[in-house]
Amino acid sequence: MDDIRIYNRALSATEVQKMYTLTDKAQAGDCTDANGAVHPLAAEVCDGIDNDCDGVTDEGMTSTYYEDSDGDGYGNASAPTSTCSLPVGYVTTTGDCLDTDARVNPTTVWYSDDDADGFSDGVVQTACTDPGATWYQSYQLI
Ligand SMILES: [Ca+2]
Ligand SMILES: [Ca+2]
Ligand SMILES: [Ca+2]
Ligand SMILES: [Ca+2]
Repeated sequence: MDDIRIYNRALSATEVQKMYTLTDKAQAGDCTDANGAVHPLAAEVCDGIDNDCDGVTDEGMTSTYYEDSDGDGYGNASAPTSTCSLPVGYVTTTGDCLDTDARVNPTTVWYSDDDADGFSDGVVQTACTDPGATWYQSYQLI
């Protein structure tokens, strides 16, 4: 509630100035006076605006997502983005060592074929990175 003061005389310029100064102080925490929904008591919402005037935009509301160019469900750890919701073409899981080939990801099974005759000797391992020259994916074998 506003104070109501009744003066029985005209106020001096200094007194009037003082009143405005007090009013300004009360609003000093407001970072955007032009937007009534943005002030220190407002709740932060994910909108690209610092709603609560704490100097940080959308704090605690964003997550990190990773680009998945080949659509195999595994993202590129070196292509992250931080947003409020999952963008198209991004995933939450990293681990794709080759984001241009959907056949290569952490679930890729490699078959050993030491003599390179197209028939594996039955030894397999699961890895994203190609284990070496004598290891092949199933489509590379006969
Ligand atoms: Ca904020
Ligand atoms: Ca915000
Ligand atoms: Ca991928
Ligand atoms: Ca891949």
